[in-house]
Amino acid sequence: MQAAGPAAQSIATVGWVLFAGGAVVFIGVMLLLAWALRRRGGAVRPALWIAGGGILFPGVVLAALMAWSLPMAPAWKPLPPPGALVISVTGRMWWWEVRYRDTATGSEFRTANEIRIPTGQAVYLALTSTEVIHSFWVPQLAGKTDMLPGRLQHLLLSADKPGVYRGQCAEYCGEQHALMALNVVAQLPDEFAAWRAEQARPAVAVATPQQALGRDAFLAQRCDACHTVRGVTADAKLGPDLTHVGSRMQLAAGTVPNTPQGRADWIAHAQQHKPGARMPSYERLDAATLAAISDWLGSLK
Ligand code: HEC
Ligand SMILES: [Cu+2]
Repeated sequence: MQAAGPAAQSIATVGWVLFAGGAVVFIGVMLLLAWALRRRGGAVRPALWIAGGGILFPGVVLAALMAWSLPMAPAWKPLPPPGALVISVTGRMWWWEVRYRDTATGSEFRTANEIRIPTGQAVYLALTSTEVIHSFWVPQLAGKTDMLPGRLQHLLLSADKPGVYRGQCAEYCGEQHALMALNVVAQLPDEFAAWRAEQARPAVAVATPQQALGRDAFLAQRCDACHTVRGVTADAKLGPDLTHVGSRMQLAAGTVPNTPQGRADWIAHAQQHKPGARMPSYERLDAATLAAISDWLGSLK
C-alpha cells in the first residue's frame, strides 16, 4: 500500500529506516553468534564484549535512530493552520458522523462514513466521540488518532492525488467494531467544491410517484426519529443524516453497497448485517414499500 500524502509518507519513511536499522543489528548479531559457535578455545575478554556490545553499541545506535526520528513526529498544533479545511468527525457506535461548517456563514451540513477532501489542501480533522473510545485510522493518509468522549483531538493530513482511501476504526469499541469502516474520497478542488455546494442544499424534491410513496413510508415508519432529511424531517441525530445518502458509496460504515438492493436489504435486516447496531430491522415491511423507500433514498443525491 502506497502512502498518499505527506503525513503517511513520513510514517512510512520512519518505519522503513527503523526496520533497516533493526535488520542490520540482527544480521550483525547472527554473524557474531556464528563466529562464537565455530570458535574453539582462545582468549576472549568478556568485560570488553559486554561494555562494547551491551552498552556502547546499542546506546549509540538507539540514540542515533531516536535523534533522527523524533523531529519527524507531527508538530503539535492545537489550532488549524491558516487555509486548512476544517472537518469535524465524531465516532458513534458504530459509524462516523462527519460535519462541514461554512466559516463565513456559520451554516453546517452533516454526512456519514465518507469524508470528501480536496487534493493538495491541508485538512484539519477535529476528532471526538460520543460514548466510547474509537480510533481514526486511514493508513494511506495518516497515523492513528484516538477519538475520546468529551475531548477534542485533531489530525492534520492531505492527499496528493485523487482517490478513495479506506479507513477503519482501530480501537476496539464494542461488538460492531470490525464493521466500522470509512472512505476518504480525495477529489480535485473544483469537483470537491461542487460536491460541497450540493451537500449544503436541502434534499431534492421527489420526482416520481414511487419516490413520494417512499418518502411517505419513511415518515409513517418513524425513520425520522433517528434520521434527518433536511427539508423533509425535523432534526434527529441518533442515526446518520440521510439528506444526501444517495451520493454515498457505501452504507452502514462500509458494510452494505449503496444500491437499490443494498438499501432495501439493510432496512429490512439491519440487525443481521450488524447485530447490535442502533437501528432496528424492518422485517415486516412488504417488498413494495421497501423498494419505494430504497428508491426515494437513492434519489437523494
Ligand atoms: C432507533 C434509531 C433508528 C431508526 C428508527 C432508524 N434508523 Fe436507520 N440507522 C440508525 C443508525 C444508528 C444507523 C447507523 C448504523 C451503523 O452503521 O452502525 C442507521 C443507518 C441507516 C442507513 C445507512 C446510512 C449510511 O449513510 O450509512 C440507512 C439508509 C437507514 N438507516 C435507513 C433507515 C430507514 C429507512 C428507517 C426506517 C424504516 C430507519 N433507518 C430507522 C438508526 C435508526
Ligand atoms: Cu472501533
